[in-house]
Amino acid sequence: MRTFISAIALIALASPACAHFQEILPSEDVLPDGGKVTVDLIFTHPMERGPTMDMARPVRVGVAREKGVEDISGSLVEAPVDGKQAWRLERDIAEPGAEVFFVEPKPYWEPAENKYIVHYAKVVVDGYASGEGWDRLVGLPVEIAPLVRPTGLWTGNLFRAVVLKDGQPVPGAEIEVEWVNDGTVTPPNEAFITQVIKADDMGVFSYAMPRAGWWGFAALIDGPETQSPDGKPASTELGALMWVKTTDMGGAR
Ligand SMILES: [Cu+2]
Repeated sequence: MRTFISAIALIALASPACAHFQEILPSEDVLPDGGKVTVDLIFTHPMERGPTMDMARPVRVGVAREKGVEDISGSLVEAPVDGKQAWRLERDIAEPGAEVFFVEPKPYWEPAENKYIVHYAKVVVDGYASGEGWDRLVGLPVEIAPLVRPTGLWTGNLFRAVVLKDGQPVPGAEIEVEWVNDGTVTPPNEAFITQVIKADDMGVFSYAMPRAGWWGFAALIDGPETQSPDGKPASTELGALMWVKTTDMGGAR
């Protein structure tokens, strides 16, 4: 009985900390000579390397460039991960400048938390290492505005950004941070899986990234009250996600 109760308590404690992340990860953050980039879209737990959730066909996938926002949903192909639905696209970067890839996923129903999750995620790919246009906003309902160029970052760099909702800063926003684990790190305990930050009064947060690879920043914002699939009251979690890559100074890639 005691084991049973503590198991229940553990599940109750563990579920709020269970951080789903909408990944949108390109094959590279900078394409010095332009060319093809592959972008993978997976709904998962990056630090724990799963479990992966089924990701329905997104409402919209696009790229924000100097010329405006282009819908590239048509180039999505299914690319399942661990038997779960996930997506991939390829794009040719033909001109210098930042291409801000973004996804608006279909709302994901999470019964364990009685809410829909909608993680608007984005990532910047810099064509021809231009250093231009990296602070362009897509104009998503919730969005992270970088205060640091999000490409060509060294391991250990400080990432700073503003959390926006409807274009306005969100004071005190909560941001979850995870590293896309390549299997080389075993977190010592639950507390290390997801790092948590609160934005200041201006909606600004910062985080120093201690390891090479992809880092996901997920600002979580309460969305509208809604109904569960069986018609009961439920809530919506809006996520503003941004992915950035760090590279070791050692010279190895
Ligand atoms: Cu989760």
